[in-house]
Amino acid sequence: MKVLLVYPEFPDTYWSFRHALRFEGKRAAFPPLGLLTVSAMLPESWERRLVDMNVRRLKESDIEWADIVLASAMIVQKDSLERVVARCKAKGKRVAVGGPYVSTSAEHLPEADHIFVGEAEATLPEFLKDLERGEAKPFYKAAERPALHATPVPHFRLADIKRYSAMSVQYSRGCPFSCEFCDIIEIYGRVPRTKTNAQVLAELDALRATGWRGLVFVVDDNFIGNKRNVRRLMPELTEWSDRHGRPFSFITEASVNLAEDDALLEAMRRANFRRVFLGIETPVEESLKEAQKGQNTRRDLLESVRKIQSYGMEVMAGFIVGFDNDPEDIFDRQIDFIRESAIPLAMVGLLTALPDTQLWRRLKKEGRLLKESSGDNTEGSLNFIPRMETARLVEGYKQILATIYSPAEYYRRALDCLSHLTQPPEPRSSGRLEDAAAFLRVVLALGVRDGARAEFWRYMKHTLTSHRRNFAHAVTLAAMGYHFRKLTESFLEVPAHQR
Ligand code: B12
Ligand code: SF4
Repeated sequence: MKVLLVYPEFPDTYWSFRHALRFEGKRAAFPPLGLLTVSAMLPESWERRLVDMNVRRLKESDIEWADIVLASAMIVQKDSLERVVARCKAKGKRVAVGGPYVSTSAEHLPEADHIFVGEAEATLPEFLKDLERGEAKPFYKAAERPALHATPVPHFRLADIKRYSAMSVQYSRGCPFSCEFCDIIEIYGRVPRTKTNAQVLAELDALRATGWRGLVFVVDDNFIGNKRNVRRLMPELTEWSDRHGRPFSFITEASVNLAEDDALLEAMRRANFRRVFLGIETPVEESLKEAQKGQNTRRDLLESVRKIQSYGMEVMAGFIVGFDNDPEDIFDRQIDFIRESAIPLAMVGLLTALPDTQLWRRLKKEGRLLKESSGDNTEGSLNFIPRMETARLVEGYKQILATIYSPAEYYRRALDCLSHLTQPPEPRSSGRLEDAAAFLRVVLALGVRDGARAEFWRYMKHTLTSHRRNFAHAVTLAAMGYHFRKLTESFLEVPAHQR
């Protein structure tokens, strides 16, 4: 059997990092770990080919080569997924689809031959048996959320690693909290399931064997969902890192209660964690209560961010406007919080009702749902009737984006952030020559052509005088800021439905 694994295209969003990646000469931020994992569950004798359409075109010859096509997608990739399915079906290929979009919206994919709802560990073995018998069914639904002990080492070797700016591994799935808008807990459950330490180290060995050096995203829904197990992992991870000359630095996602655990923060620092993405959502207590985000109301959020930063880790965070309890001054309060917390990469979105979430069910009951979500909460359109007047909410949202990504504000936050980064420079996937070329591209775009070049050079001057050892990261932050600003500009110019 020849299997073609296809990852559809992402639209151009904040999370695509497109304007920043091109400086580095990269095509996408991360490889599609779901498909790399699925590949490792297929029979060894099958021939495999991965086409991540975010790094290369899906050619007709790829489709012709295949006996079966397996595709995976998030909601934002649905249009591209539909085109992939249509192209493969037109060539008479057997097509199977899975992943978060399919798991939450299976009814929208009638053209595919096989639809998989849930995690492949709990569906693929049955499908493979059925296929062998010539009795493969159109629909497979995981009966349970499988333990991760059986999850194989993903086939990292299938990814063209030079085209990505970071690699990813997964330690756990699920999150113990119950935020109303969250689809993670619906897809992956509220009982965090972890891999064993040996599995994690085997994955890192495999990643290292590909030649990768540099940033690794631990793509957990909440890395500290099972704190007891994470505490046990950290010393082994540190020992592994030290033994191999610290080839990777890590970034992950965690809930804000990480801030209350100094021992864990210290262990993460030792294991070379450099960045943590937090779901802060809002500084407004009533809105947090409405979102059932009790873990954020029980502590001073600004203090929590500062605590994590004090361990030399950069904090990135998600923010949301559009809660029923948002006060009139919510926009200024979000801006103030982001400014004070020194979070350069602040991802601000409009509240979105994702399919089958608690929020979706409540709004449906209240008759406030308008349409399916596009899956991108930063595109500036609402799929429900908010309490605040829609026009005011969207205007306020734009005002936040225009402010926080304006050059002066962004560079200020980046400098504040750099002052917390006390760890030694990170391992890099690129060589000196590539770094120099990337820097020249940044200088040309931000320091010569850009209208905000004066701010850029002021930022560079401060970096060289006060944060010289973090110079490479300072350049990356500048490039990211440029990406956010460019997207914001296009967003402010053109309404969502015309983009
Ligand atoms: C890493 C990540 C990213 C990376 C992309 C990495 C990549 N190339 O895939 C980045 C940071 C770029 C990203 C961006 C976004 N992301 Co994201 N991301 C994740 C995250 C944290 C991990 C993904 C991952 O690698 N998982 C590990 C693999 C092993 O799990 P998996 O993909 O689910 O695969 C398993 C099963 O689904 C199944 N499966 C998957 N595919 C297939 C295919 C077949 C044929 C079969 C049988 C089975 C199968 O089997 C696999 C093994 O069990 C997930 C959360 C999560 N827990 O997955 C969110 C998640 C996928 N992202 C999400 C969202 C919303 C986004 C954004 C839209 C955010 C935004 N507002 O802009 C953007 C979109 C990107 C863009 N440019 O527009 C949502 C998707 C929701 C949905 N229902 O579609 C998730 C689930 C998080 C959430 N809060 O809900 N993301
Ligand atoms: S903490 Fe994050 S992953 Fe966990 S339920 Fe809340 S939003 Fe979802």
